[in-house]
Amino acid sequence: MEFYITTPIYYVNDKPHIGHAYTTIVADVLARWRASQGEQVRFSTGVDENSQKTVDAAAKAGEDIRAYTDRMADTWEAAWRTLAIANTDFIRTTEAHHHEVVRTIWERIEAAGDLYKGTYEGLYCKGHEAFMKESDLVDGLCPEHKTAPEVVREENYFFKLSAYQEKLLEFYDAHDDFVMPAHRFREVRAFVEQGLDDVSFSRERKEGRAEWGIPVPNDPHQAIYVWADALVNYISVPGFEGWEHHPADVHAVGKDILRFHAVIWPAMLMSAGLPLPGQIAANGFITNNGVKMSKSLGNGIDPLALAAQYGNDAVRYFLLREIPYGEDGDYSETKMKDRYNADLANGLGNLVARVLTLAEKENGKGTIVRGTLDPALDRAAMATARTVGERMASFRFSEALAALWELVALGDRYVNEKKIWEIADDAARAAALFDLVSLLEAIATLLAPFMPATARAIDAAMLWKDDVLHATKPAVLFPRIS
Ligand code: ME8
Repeated sequence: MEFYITTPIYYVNDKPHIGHAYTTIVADVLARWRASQGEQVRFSTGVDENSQKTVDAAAKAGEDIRAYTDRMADTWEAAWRTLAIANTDFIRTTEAHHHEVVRTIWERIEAAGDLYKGTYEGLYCKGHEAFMKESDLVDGLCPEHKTAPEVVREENYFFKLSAYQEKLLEFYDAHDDFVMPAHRFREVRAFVEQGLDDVSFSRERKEGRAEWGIPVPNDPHQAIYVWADALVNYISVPGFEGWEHHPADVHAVGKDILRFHAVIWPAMLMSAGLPLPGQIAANGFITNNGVKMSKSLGNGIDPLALAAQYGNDAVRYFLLREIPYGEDGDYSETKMKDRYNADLANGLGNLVARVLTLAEKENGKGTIVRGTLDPALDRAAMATARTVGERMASFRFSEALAALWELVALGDRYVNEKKIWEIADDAARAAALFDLVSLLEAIATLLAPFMPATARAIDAAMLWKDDVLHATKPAVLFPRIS
């Protein structure tokens, strides 16, 4: 495996909403892009099960915790199948092999002298699975989860994160694209420059959570903190040797969990004597009509319903084109329909239909043969391929798609200017059509990572037999929506 990309492993107490789908689609596009460049790809996603949230959600559902996690893990995996996500791995943190890797990492960090026992006294937000400061609260509540944090006083193991401040800053200096986009990297650096506190890395196992989580090696009264367990999934997937040989190239995450990935995780790896990942890419947050999506508001947008209505590829297109990567974005039905009608129905779909309707009329005449491409179109297609490549390398998906759509506009102009339907001369008409189908081929190739089914449909409509084109106008790719 040459290229290794991951998504966060999602909590099983909720079903996927459009935000989770967004991060997963980003990873999927990158994975498919790398594969289209000839690389071997490992693309892992999965679920984070050893959380107190799981215990609470199972109890609330009145289900046995194992049965609950099995059912929810299936829900997540099935969602990714329906959305045609091409992950090669799906990890569950209840798997025995993961537990083993987590214990080994714990032991390595302990052997490095980076774990010590202390008393934790403070506030814990179950929603975040993280400790909070008094200053984080609004009216005594976690501003995100609107719940009062638990007051916790217990013996915990602490990870000496404070000892890694200098090493992290040195690492950041040497890897100036470690966190993408750049403004997020500046936030991470500023946070680390302020100085780092040690982090509590275990919780007492007591009633209500006694059977859950991964026990601390040699101290079964403590469970390993769920984040110290969850992050290690990235190693469990390829195994130790796999990670040592080739750590993840990209961890695709949301901005909410960037510090865990860009600060705690590299420090854990340094402590354990393991190589660090290549990049952490953090997307912004999607709102629903300007409102934050939350379980309590019940306003999470279901990606499966959206895909059933507009098609998988249209959802992918919307998310990647509408939201500049790294920034927050908003979903609304109006925005979705506007993009769909303007860019897909009238844009790409219309060009494909125009060209292939004209090309289909030539079937049986044997006139469209492979020839020499119009140099201007050829140059434009090559320049676009370069531009798309550059923008993909810097996670600028929206701009990559914009460049691709300039090629669509070029095709439209070409059809209008040539007025192919008025060309009486067979050879001249065929040459113009050859230019256009070649342009469609170029578009389909670059489009494939973003909109795989659409690219396949375009390709399947153009069959070359002995260098003669047999074109079939495909069914309308994107019927207009009112
Ligand atoms: O944090 N907009 O899991 P999680 C964009 N288990 N992305 C969003 C989003 C939104 N509104 N809401 C969620 C966890 N996401 C941990 C991860 S990894 C070792 C452990 C996406 O189920 C985004 O990628 O809460 C965010 O980081 C992730 O879902 C959080 O998923």
